[in-house]
Amino acid sequence: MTPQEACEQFRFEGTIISCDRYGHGHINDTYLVTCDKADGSRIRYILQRVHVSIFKDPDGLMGNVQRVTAYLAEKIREGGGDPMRETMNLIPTVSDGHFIRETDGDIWRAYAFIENATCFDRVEKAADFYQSAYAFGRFQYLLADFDAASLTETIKDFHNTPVRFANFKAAVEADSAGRAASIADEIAFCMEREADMHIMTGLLKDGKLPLRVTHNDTKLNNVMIDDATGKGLCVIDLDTVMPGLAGNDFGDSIRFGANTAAEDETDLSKVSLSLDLFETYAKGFLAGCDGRLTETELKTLPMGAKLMTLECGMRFLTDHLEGDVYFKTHRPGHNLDRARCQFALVRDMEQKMPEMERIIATIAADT
Ligand code: ADP
Ligand code: GN1
Ligand code: MG
Repeated sequence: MTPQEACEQFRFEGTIISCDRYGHGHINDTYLVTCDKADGSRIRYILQRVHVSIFKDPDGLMGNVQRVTAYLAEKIREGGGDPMRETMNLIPTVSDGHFIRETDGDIWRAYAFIENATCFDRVEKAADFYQSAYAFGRFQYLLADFDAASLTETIKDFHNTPVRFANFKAAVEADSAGRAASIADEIAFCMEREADMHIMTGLLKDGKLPLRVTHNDTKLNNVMIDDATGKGLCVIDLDTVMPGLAGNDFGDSIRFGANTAAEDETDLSKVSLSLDLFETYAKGFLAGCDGRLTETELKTLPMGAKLMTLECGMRFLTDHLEGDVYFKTHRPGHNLDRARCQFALVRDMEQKMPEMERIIATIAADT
């Protein structure tokens, strides 16, 4: 199905005048749909094709999105906010569903476009990073009483780092794209850290970390910042909202936003952890969570940053080994570049672990 054909299946207002590829996500095929209304004004929508090769239970996935957005809308309304801008709004299909399904299985869904707000691919101002942190912390806070057990696990073992490690070792073993011999250093980097992989999942298993409703994909470009107020406006990309660990939500944001280089930087001398940005994010996230994090959760935030970076690097490397079948790539070797960049950041985080711990302890003591 073409995106134009998919458009006809949604209750968009007015006449569709364009439908173009949009955004820099690595997973969904995202389009910006522009419509002209009868009164001469314009209205825009986000249309997405979601791949069932990645999200294997589309009904479960869209059920999560529908229920989480309805719950957030209610909370935002109660708090005097604007649910049309502060949470995602699904557009109904012509047959009043939340999505349509192609014969080959992929699904299409549409959201209201959030106008006058920006998604950043890198931190341009520390204040934006603080606001993104506050928004992700607040997201978790607002969902604190949501029935976690009712959520579908949209990607099984998404942040189960030991399982990701096992998958990585299987990919090395299978070597389906014939690339393992050329990346011996990167493979060794992961193997040397086998013991680390179990730290967060071990604490969860032992009942020392609580399972919460978390976002699980807290990259800077998954939150919108209001152009007028500069405030964190809306958390987007809700496909991986499911039970998880607060430290992983914290950690993935640090991996992406507190890196002094881009996620796919090839000049590794530019890659490092900015402790200033780490501190900025920690302040915003703790403020957004509003005192809800336990002592153990607070203590493990720096480890969450390291393990999310290690896990993500390992996922990029696994995809490289499997022939680039999961993440969207834009050049040959793109996943390998991304993996190398993550590993350089892990090395720097290992050096800076005591400083990260000190920063968290100081902020926690002040709040
Ligand atoms: P992916 O899973 O591929 O990352 P996202 O849901 O994050 O897909 O969407 C990709 C990009 O599309 C986002 O980074 C953002 O720039 C843009 N986007 C998504 N939803 C909206 C929305 N409701 N309003 C404005 N922009 C959006
Ligand atoms: C993907 O969908 P997007 O681009 O926001 C991925 C994340 C990775 C991230 C790395 C569903 O996020 O887990 O951390 O790429 N999302 C999924 O940039 O796998
Ligand atoms: Mg995204």
